[in-house]
Amino acid sequence: MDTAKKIMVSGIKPSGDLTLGSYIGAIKNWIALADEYDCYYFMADLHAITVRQNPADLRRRTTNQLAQYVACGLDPEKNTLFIQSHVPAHAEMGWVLNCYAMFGELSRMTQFKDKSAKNADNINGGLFTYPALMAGDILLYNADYVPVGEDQKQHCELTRDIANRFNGIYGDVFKVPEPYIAKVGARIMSLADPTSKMSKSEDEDKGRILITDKPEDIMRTFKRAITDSDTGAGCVHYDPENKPGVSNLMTIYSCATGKTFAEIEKEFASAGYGVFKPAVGEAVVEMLRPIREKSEDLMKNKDYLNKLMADGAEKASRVANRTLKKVYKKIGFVLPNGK
Ligand code: ATP
Ligand code: LTN
Repeated sequence: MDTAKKIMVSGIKPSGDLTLGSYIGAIKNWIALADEYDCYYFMADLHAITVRQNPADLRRRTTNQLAQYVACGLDPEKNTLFIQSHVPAHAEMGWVLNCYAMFGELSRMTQFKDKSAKNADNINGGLFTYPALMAGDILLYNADYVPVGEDQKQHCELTRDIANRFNGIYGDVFKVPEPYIAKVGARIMSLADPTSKMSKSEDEDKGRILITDKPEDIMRTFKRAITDSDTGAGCVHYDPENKPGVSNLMTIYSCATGKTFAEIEKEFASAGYGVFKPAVGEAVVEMLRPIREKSEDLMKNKDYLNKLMADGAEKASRVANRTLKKVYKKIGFVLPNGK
């Protein structure tokens, strides 16, 4: 391992199939940074069960997600890819950090409030203490940066607070990480409701694109995307406040093609939405096509995926166990055999 490299850590819950939102907001940045950083990316299955999951679906999606990470371009030789529950240090560190996360700060988490509102019959303890588990995920690997979408910024800030609190008591144990949030694409909105985030566990399928969707389904969803009542020249214009639907489509188009907003406005200066929406759809189809094809191929090779999981867990455990041991010593736990 090249110790001079900065460290990146991030995870995605296998609570649904990956969306265009998680691809643009998170994974695309992971790939861009894979050569420069020492990266740890995992399937956050421990986090996924804070919302009730069907066991067969959870199992299928967790393996699918690993195949999709690789298909998106994450080289398992260069990045440590693993399943969170395969590294027990996550659960152990999560418990410890629960004791350094305050009730008041956990109560203020927007994701907790949102998920509690959506799952009123299952506001469980795990949903509430979720950010302490997430802090553990990050701090175990001495992360410098946490590449995530905008919605996870608050959890990253809480991780910093927990790390600083712990360091304040025990000395410099944890590296204090920073969120790494892209300037464009950190919050992709639903195509059916541009005021709400595109999310994989939302039931509605009109506003959500999965990275494994077939081209015809992607095109249909884009053609139906909600925009506004402007027509004709100049209607393709970036203005998130007054034109949220169009601005969201421009963001997606920009991430798929690398074009700036000014270039997009120029390209569609005389076009209406009837031209613009299918153009965005086509750009997304082309961006996702190789990923879908490669992940379908990889899913056929279960032995390869099992080997990846085992190798990833072993590599991750080595680093995670070292940090956990250091923490156990600092807080005064007696280590087995005094070691
Ligand atoms: P769920 O609906 O189960 O809460 P989700 O679709 O919101 O899941 P996560 O697993 O929470 O997705 O997120 C994975 C990563 O992708 C996180 O870094 C998150 O910030 C990012 N992300 C998720 N949705 C979007 C989005 N719509 N726009 C940008 N980034 C996103
Ligand atoms: N909380 C994140 C998923 C997640 C994560 C992490 C992200 C769990 N552990 C560690 C970055 C680092 C979410 O809901 N998207």
